[in-house]
Amino acid sequence: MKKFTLFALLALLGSLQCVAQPAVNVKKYGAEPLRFSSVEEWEQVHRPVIMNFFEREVYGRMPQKQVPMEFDVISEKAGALSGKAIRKEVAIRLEGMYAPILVLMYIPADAKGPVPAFFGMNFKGNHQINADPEITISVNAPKKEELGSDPERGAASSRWPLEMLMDNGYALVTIYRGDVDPDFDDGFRNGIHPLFHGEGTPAADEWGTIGAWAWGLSRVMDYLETDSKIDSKKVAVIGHSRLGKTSLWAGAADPRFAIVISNDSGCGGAALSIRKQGETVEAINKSFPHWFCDNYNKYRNNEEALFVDQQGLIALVAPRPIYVASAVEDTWADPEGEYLSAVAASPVYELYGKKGLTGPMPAVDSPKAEGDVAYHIRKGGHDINLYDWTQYVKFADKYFK
Ligand code: GTR
Repeated sequence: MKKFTLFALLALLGSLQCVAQPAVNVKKYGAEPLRFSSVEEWEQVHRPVIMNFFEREVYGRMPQKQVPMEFDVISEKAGALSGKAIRKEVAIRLEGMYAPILVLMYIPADAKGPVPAFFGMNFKGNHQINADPEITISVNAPKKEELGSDPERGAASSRWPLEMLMDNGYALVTIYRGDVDPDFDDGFRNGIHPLFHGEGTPAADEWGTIGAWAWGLSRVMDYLETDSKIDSKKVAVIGHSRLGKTSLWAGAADPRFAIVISNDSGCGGAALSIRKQGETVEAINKSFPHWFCDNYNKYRNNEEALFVDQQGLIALVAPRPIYVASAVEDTWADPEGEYLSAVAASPVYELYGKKGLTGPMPAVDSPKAEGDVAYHIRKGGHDINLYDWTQYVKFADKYFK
């Protein structure tokens, strides 16, 4: 009798579970346009499945564990950039981490209240974004011995048009990628991974370096939410190339980023993988085995097996505005694949009444940016320059001004 009751109970639970299952069949999406019938269907059925796919098969899951952290304002100076800006530096100290994440901020001097901000990681250290001699050089930044010369202040300043941003009323916030995780395959011995894995390594479905960088961007967002000079509801996350892959993943995972910008992010970023144009899943995992989770290796020379292509990543940002940009000579990043991916994600934006991208690729230097999914391809090569930033500022003005 007892046995029967237990069996009946289990059967009942089983049938309840069936009822609770989503009514819609979740098929494999491949590189197709993501067309669903309603926001509810997208948010309740497809979005969670696609998110789960990127978490477990591409970038790896970020940890749930919280690490105690402190924010320490280490400098604040008016009169930077010939009087246009306040320069502020904040150390984010994560418990157990050997060095802080140094946040560098330039805030328009004439701001009357909290300002919107562009926030992105830099490649070689905060001191490279401007020749300002007072920017703190991170202990993690490349050293004189490695460079053969003194760490060059302002070497990347063409990528960071600070004056233009100040003139347009935007703050610029940046951190050095190596303060979160150094960009080489060190078996995850450095950077933030040991705070979560100790002597061990992430499992096959856990985060690599791009996941760690994205996590770091969210910790800076935690700080920005406490800074009265920044309007934290108006932060555009931006990144170039590998850091564009990172801004996309950060934007997908953290809804606090109000606009997401991918500049020349290519394979593992905005570009569709199935096209195998330029960098492939095989090539990227071979050159950068630490960027993605181990599961991503399943798709080397096997892109057809991807449950959803990179248009799924763009769709995860919806309905927040997104800008994807390419450069005509940057064939390694597959500009057409970046455009087609944004087009294939657009039906999800349209579910929310937003304007997506349709039609053929725009001509060089003719942005298609009137909608909420924007795109341009500019002349020149793999870089982020004033032309790109000018488009991003115009785009952000639509939402933030
Ligand atoms: C390349 C890599 C690209 C891109 C680029 C960069 O070597 O193949 O995926 O990330 O580096 O970050 O500049």
